[in-house]
Amino acid sequence: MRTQVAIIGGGPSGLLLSQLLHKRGIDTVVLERKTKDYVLSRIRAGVLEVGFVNLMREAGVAERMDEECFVHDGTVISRDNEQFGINFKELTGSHVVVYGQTEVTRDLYAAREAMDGKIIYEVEGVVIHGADGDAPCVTYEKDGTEHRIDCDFVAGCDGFHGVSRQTIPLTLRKEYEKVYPFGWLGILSETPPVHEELIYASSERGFALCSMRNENLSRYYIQCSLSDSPDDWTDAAFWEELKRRIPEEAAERLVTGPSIEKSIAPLRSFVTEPMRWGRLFLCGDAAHIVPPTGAKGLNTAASDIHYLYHGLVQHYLDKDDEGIERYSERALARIWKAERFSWWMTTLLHRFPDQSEFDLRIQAAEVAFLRDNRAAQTVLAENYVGLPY
Ligand code: RFL
Ligand code: PHB
Repeated sequence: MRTQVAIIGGGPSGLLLSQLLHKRGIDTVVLERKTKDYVLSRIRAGVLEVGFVNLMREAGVAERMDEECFVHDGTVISRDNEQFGINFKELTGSHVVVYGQTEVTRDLYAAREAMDGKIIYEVEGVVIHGADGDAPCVTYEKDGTEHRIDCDFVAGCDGFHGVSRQTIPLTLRKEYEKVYPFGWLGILSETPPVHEELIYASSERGFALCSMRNENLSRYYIQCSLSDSPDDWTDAAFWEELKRRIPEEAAERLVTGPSIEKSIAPLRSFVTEPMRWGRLFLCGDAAHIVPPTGAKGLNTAASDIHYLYHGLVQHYLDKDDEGIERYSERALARIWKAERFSWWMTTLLHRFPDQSEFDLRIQAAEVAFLRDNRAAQTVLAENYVGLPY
């Protein structure tokens, strides 16, 4: 088989790239290790920047999103029982939208299928060959048979545990990592959200987040120990702990119910450099991870796709390689700012096991400064709604 761009990974990054390139007449094949149902069962991001929404529009897949998403003009921050709002609209003129990653992925699959896009599921043993030469190819196994795809370029959109990053020789790549000493226990429940905006809550018992998917689907998280397992937490214990971490008036209004999903995610900051090796480009979680506190994971994947998509269009349509030559540099410049913001939000709002009394006072002072200072709020708001591409 031959294609122009072989895409490893059928998560949101790979599907969005495939759909955008298709619209410009560039042929792709997507190789996905799992089934479509499995990919759609992963409950992940919920907050999208306007830049992401615009890319979905450019890809012609924003119709349902534009109808069903919720526009959020601000968010609530609390520390112990005190809360205040950050008004994105007033501070930046912009907003974010709430529309789940599951729905984004569902819309992208539907669009690819409607256009007869080539997505090959349940592939095994993907190997990228000759990425540093002129004629790369990808081999894989499907149903016990080996296959080969010859291509011009390979997009590594295969997430943190994929093979694409590992294809770049260790002598040529440098990895930067910070692992946090806690995780997030998240649940999804068919209950109305406790508040119309998200509540980011810092308390002496640890961090909590009240988020949502729609008017009858809520997503809540609490900071937990890395040694916890979701089975250690009954629904009742989860709700009890959440109520103790959010402001009292919110706890009183909270509607609880059975969880329909419960999982723990460890928190990590990670960046690999460079994001390009010859004709191989890394995108999204394959190249970088942020802790979810700033809601930046999926949004940074989208900015990578923006840069790579434009670089490939420039290559094929304008016969100009400037965009692909500068892909890594452009993507990383924006990634590091999102890494900084996500690290800062995490540090501001979580309890760390080694925090001293002094550290706690500094943290409280920083939250108070944010509450009282418009410039500080503007810095948060500009980063949260998304820096320009
Ligand atoms: P994905 O979504 O991991 O998709 C990669 C795809 O590649 C496939 N794959 C392979 N296919 C073929 N061959 C191989 N060798 C392969 N290896 C892997 C995988 O099966 C998968 O389908 O990466 P992508 O597309 O870059 O998208 C990134 C986002 O998924 C990610 O950044 C966010 O979900 C991160 N994230 C969150 N981001 C936010 O902005 N807000 C959130 O609230 C938020 N919550 C989360 C999250 C990530 C989580 N993870 C990773 C556990 C919550 C969780 C629990
Ligand atoms: C979510 O709704 O899953 C969500 C929202 C905001 C975050 C992280 C997760 O910062």
